Amino acid sequence: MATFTHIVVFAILAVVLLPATTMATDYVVGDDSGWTTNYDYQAWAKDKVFYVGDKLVFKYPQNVHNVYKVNASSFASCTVPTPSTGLTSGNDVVPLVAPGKKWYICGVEGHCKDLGQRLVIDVQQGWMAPAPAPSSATVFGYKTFMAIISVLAMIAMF
Ligand SMILES: *[C@@H]1O[C@H](CO)[C@@H](O)[C@H](O)[C@H]1NC(C)=O
Ligand SMILES: [Cu+2]
Repeated sequence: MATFTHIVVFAILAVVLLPATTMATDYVVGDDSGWTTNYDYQAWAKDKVFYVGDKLVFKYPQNVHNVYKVNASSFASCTVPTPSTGLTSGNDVVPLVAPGKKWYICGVEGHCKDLGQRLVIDVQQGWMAPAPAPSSATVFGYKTFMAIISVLAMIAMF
């Protein structure tokens, strides 16, 4: 029953592949520990692949910590940008809107420099994520990919 097998394969592709490629992930930074001191955020990020469209959620008691997105040199030196443009809500959701390296530090005195409260991640474009510029290039790529999968599955059924 090759036809049945192919229908099953196609169904699995449709059910598994499609949501896997369209669903964005919300990452709670530090998991249950949240955004805090004396936590190894590079170890936390090491086994994760971040894509454009995913979100980082920084959770911490308000007024205890904060979140600043900085550049590489400010990250290295733990320099808090002025004027202050930090996130302070205690439940800060940061959408990853562009590929490349992103650096985050806590701006509270000593937390970044002495207590390791900093995170650097490398965001991947992903092959179906919306392009940052108003371009349909990646959307087209995604639809083309799904069309090819569908055609191949149909050919395989006959
Ligand atoms: C990094 O950010 C700091 C603070 O905003 C700024 O003064 C500095 O010029 C930036 N460095 C680079 C290399 O962009
Ligand atoms: Cu802090």
